[in-house]
Amino acid sequence: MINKDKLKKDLKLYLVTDSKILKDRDFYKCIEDAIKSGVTMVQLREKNTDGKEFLEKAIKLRELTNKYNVTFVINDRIDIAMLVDADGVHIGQEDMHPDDVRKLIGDNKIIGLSTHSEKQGMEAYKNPNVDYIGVGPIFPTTTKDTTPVGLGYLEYAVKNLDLPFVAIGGIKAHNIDAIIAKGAQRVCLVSEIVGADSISDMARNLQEKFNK
Ligand code: TZP
Ligand code: MG
Repeated sequence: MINKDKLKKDLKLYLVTDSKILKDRDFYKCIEDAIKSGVTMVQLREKNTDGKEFLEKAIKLRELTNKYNVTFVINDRIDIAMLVDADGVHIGQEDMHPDDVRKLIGDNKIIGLSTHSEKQGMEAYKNPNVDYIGVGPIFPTTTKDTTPVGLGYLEYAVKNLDLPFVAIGGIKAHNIDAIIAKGAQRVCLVSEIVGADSISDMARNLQEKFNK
């Protein structure tokens, strides 16, 4: 079974990868910098990467996250998550049902699910196979083609969904305080970290927001 207390800590500053935003910078060095500077969990999410390259990235990120003892999950590719012994998978509403994913990956792996509405959030909360959820996109974002849900769903999640969740979508250094003020204790970011001039400075800056 998944240790929910550990998972809650791991989700604090959750980084999702996107090589497109990283551009020509060294992928692994950037992720390593982020981990060293306070990122607590990593998800490999590469929407336009084929299996061979995705697997290569998964193998190397598994090594890197093991080195730093950081929880590592893989987006969409359950087969690759199993192959590299990732800590879990992250799936969306359009993917395989969490109950089927559980049958494949077993009880000791994390299942994360993206949710975009109160209804989806409540459904996930009631499903013991879902270990954590993403709540969002809170703000507009170009990283994912989904209509923003605003702060309303976040407020609902804080009040009603007693499972680990991360706020996600358009979260930046300049608006993270608003998210925390609404009661979010964990955040997931892509472009603000991987697109930062200094990934280390950005990760450190974001992490400090939670220590005030
Ligand atoms: N799921 C909901 S929003 C999103 C995902 C994967 C993308 C968030 O990216 P960014 O760059 O932090 O807005
Ligand atoms: Mg998906």
